[in-house]
Amino acid sequence: MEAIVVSVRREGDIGHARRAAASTAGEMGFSPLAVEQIAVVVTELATNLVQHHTIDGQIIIRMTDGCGRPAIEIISEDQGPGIAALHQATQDHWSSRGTMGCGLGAVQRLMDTFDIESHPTSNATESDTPAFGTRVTARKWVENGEQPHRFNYSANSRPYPGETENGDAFFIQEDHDGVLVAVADGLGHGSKAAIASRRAIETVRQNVRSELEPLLGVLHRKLSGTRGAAITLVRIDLEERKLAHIGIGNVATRVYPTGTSQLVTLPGVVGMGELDRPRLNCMTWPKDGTLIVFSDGISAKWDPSDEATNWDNSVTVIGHNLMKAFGRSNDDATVLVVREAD
Ligand SMILES: [Mn+2]
Repeated sequence: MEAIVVSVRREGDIGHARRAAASTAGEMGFSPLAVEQIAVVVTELATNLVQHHTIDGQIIIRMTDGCGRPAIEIISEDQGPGIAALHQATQDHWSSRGTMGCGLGAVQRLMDTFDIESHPTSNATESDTPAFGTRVTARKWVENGEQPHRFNYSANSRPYPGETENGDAFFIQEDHDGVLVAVADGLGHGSKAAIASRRAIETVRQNVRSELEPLLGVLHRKLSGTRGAAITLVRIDLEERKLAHIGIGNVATRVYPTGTSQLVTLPGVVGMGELDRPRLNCMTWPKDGTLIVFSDGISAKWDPSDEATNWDNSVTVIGHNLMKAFGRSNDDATVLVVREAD
């Protein structure tokens, strides 16, 4: 299926984008409810493009299997004034607790993955102000696809509010015997942090079958010359009902209902200096387990009475709630939530 690109300049284009997304979603086998949710998401994103008077705003709708299973991918992209719009989203409506305005909260809530980033464009103005565009990428997995999936997962990631690039990056890939997830938090924030975390995720992508200990060694070499990153890798093996974990730095992992089982990472920075021999942690993967991996842009001081820690919710709602309730305003923030499908 070819990507559908809808140019969004005026009100009338919003309906065009919405209908294109709904029909693609319908063809892909989404339920009527999910089709409706995808239509809402595209409407919100397209409305943003029109309301912010963006340059060359477009909605891209395509099928992807980037995480090892089919999903619809909705990209909203413009060539500016993205940074202004992002700033507005982050300052005016994106509260210090990480809530996003401009309808982006709905996008996060209704889709399984959400990623927002600003990128430099060639539309430099006479005032020499660098121009930035904004790109929002959101995916939703096909629930009734031909390939039965064994996990449900959600991923939420956003940059330091007002920053142009996301210094965090994540990876999720399901295969026949389990799933591999990774979160990389490039040191600091901004573009240099983004270079480190993107290189980390690209390296994970190229070594998905590797054992976790040697993979961390490969990451350490590949990240030399960058700022380095905090990285956590988790593999769940369904045949052996085992979860393996390894991490360096402040990317935390929790497994519920085991609750207290905090999988410990070693101090250090992947890509910088000498690493202590990293330790592989293993535990039984419970059938009803919920795995949460998050960067330190999410406060770990979870209040058990907060609705965000109601693990009976869907993975999408949990991810959205954790970002909203515990996302820090002074860092890039990423949270992945993974659970075995029924
Ligand atoms: Mn961080």
